[in-house]
Amino acid sequence: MSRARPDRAAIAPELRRIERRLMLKGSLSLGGLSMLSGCALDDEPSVERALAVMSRFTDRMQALLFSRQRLAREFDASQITQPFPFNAYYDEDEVRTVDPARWRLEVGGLVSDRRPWSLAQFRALPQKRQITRHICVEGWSAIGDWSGVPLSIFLHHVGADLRAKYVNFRCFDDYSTSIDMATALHPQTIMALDYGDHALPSAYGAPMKVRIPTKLGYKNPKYLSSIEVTNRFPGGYWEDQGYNWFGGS
Ligand SMILES: Nc1nc2c(c(=O)[nH]1)N[C@H]1C(S)=C(S)[C@@H](COP(=O)(O)O)O[C@H]1N2
Ligand SMILES: [Mo]
Repeated sequence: MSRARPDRAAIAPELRRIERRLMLKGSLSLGGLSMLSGCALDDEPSVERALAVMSRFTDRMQALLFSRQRLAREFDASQITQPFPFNAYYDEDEVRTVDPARWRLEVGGLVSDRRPWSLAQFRALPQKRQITRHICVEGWSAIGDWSGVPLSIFLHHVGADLRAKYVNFRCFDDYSTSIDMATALHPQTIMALDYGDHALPSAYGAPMKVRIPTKLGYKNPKYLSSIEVTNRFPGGYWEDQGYNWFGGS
């Protein structure tokens, strides 16, 4: 038996909602969207495809609006959320740990020096501390106190091609995410080694989490294992399942 084709009536309210949002933004109508995406918008897969095209369009607009100078708000020590929540795509008792003395960060892609980095090398670089708000799309936010090496300093050290489009992060818990170069060079994007006055605990991504306060939680990779500079769109664990790629401000 063949699968029934979803009828237009069933998805009409969703289409109306999207159209209203497009019109409100004064940007595009559904007609325009269907031209942009080459989709007829009369079945579910077409709507999915159109939404994916829209999400990539939104990425480009957000990238244009992103300012390297605009800073995320910073808070006082008294405002830190206690205890800071744990989140991952698995439960806390499944957190993976590594021996910090043996951990190395793999470096790849468009960089002149691909030698892996040890924690001692990161500790030898200038550190920056900042108390910022982490926002998770699952509906919670929390203020935390991270410090570490600004990603821009690291990228300069490895001779990264700063005109490349993306920086891709892989993690040893099989997570991944990626960001645009402007965000990678933003002064508040740090490779965090510490939380408060201590080394990053395993729940928060030991030994290294990239803390990006201009981005949503899922774009802040914990348990970092490799970093790659690339012009090939890298996607990510949640982004490949439909989360907006830019995911920030
Ligand atoms: N390696 C790794 N990084 C990750 C995740 C993950 O599952 N694995 N989850 C992301 C999501 S959705 C959130 S909200 C934050 C949670 O960070 P926290 O545990 O420090 O609160 O980590 C992000 N980075
Ligand atoms: Mo999240």
